[in-house]
Amino acid sequence: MGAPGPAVASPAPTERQVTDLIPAPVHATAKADAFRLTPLTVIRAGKGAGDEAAYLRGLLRPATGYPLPVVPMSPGLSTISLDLGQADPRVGDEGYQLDVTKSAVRLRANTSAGLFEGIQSLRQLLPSAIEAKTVQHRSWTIAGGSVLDYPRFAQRGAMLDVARHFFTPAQVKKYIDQIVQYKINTLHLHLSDDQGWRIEIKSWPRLATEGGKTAAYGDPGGYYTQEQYKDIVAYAASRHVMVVPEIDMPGHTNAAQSVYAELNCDGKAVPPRTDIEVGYSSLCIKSPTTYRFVEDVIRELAAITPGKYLGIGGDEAHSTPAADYQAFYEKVAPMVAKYGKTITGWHEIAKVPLPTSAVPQYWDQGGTNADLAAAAKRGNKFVMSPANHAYLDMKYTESTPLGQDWAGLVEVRDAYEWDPAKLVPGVGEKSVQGVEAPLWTETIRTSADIEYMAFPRLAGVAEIGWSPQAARNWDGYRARLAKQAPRWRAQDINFYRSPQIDWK
Ligand code: IFG
Repeated sequence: MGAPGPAVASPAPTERQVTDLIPAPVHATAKADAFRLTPLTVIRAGKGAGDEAAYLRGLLRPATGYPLPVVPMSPGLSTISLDLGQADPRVGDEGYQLDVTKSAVRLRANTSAGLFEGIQSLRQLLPSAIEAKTVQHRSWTIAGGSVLDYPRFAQRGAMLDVARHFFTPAQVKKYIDQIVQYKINTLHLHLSDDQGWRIEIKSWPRLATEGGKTAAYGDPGGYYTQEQYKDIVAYAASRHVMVVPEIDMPGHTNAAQSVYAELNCDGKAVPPRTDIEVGYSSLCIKSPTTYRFVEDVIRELAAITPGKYLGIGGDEAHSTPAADYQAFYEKVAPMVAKYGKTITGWHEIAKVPLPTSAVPQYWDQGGTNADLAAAAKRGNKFVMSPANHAYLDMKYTESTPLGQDWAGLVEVRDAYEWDPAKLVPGVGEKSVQGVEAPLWTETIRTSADIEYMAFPRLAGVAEIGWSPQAARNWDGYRARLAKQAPRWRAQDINFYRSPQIDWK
C-alpha cells in the first residue's frame, strides 16, 4: 500500500451526478465543478436547434422563474449551448454529447432527436425541484461532468390501451411528457378492442360514434376525432415520439361487429360486450365486406399517421381457425404497404408470410418459438415486450389494487432484470429493434392509475432499451432509481413505492 496520493477533487456528494442518470449513459465522467444557472443565463441555439432550445427553456422556466432567453449568439455570459452536427460520430442519430463545467454547458448531437435526448439527461443533472411547476427560490446547479451517449436499440416504447378504458388527448399528452424523461421514443396506441373503438373512421362513422360509447365494466367510453388524433401525433412528434396506431384484428373486434351487422358472418350485429374476456371475437374471414372494412380503416389511419408503422393486431385470435387466420393476413398484409406503411403486430403474425420489414411484437414469456426464429432468420426484427417482465398491467405483488396477474407478479426488479436479446433462441441482438412496456387498461381508469403501474417499472424498461447490457446491474440501478423519487414527487407522479428500493 503506497503513500496516499494527492487528494483528488472528488465531486462533492450531490443529490445527482452524471453517473446517476437513468437510462445509464454509455460513457459518463463526473467532474467536481458544477454549472450555476442564474437570471443572466442564456440558451444559445445553433442552427436547427431552436425547437429543442425552446423545449429546454419550457422545462427550466417554471421552477426557476429565470428569463433564459434563447439566442443565436452568446454574449459570453453564463451559457447553455445546443449545437447540431458537431458531435462525435459515435453518437449516431439519437445520441448526444453533454459537457458541463463551471463556465458553460455544451450539448451537441447530430440530429434534433439527439439534442432532445441530451436535454433529458441535462434535466436530471439539475435538482429535482426543477420539475416543480411554480417558482422555487433556491440555487440551481447542474452537476459537472462529461457524457457521450447513444442508444442500444432504436425503438423504446410504451403502449397505452385506450380501448378497454378511454383516455383523453390531455391524458395521453401528459403520459408522453412523463415517459420522454427516460428517452422513450415510441407510443403505441391500442385503438380498438372488444370493449370499444376509439378512432373516427369517416367511411364507417358508427365505429367511433356508437362503438366508442362503451368501455370495460360499462365505464364511460369516448373516442378521438381524426383532428384530435392528429393533434396527439403532432404533440408526440414535438417530443420526438413516434405514434404507432394499432387496430386489433381478426380477433378483439366485438365493438366493430356490434355496430356494423355486415361485419358478422350471419349478417347480425353482435351485442356490445364490456366484460374483460378475450379470444371470443373474430371478423368474418370469408366475407368480402370484411376486407373492404379493413382496407378503409387502414387507408384512413395511414393518412393521419406520419410514423412508419401501422399495427394490425393478430393476438388471441382463438375464434379464427388457423387456415382462416392465414387467409386473412394474406389479404390484409399487402394493404399496409399499399398505403405507405410498414407492418407491426403481435408476434402471432409471424406465422403468416410477411415482408421482412414487418416488426412483430413479442409478448410471450421467453423460450423457443420456431416461427419467430424463422422470421428472424429471414431478416424480420422484433419489438420485445415479454408479459412477465414488461407488461405494466401485471400486479407488483398480490396486494396491488390494480392490474392482473396471469403472467405472474412483476415487481420492479422483475421488470429490470431481463435482456431482450436473450429471450427467444434465434432472436438475438441484431433481430431486436427495441423494447416496449404495454399498459393494458382493463383495470386502469385514471392518470393516477397509469402512473402507479408505469412508475417505477417503465424507467427500467427504458434503460433496457437504451443502455449497454454490460452497464446494467440491479444493485447499481436500484440506487439510481431511488434518486428519481423526488423528481416524481415534484411532478405529482403517483408512483408505487416498492419495498425493493430505498427511496430518497
Ligand atoms: N392479453 C391480450 C390483451 C390484454 C392483456 C392483459 C395481448 C397481446 C392480455 N393480448 O397481450 O388484450 O387483455 O394483460
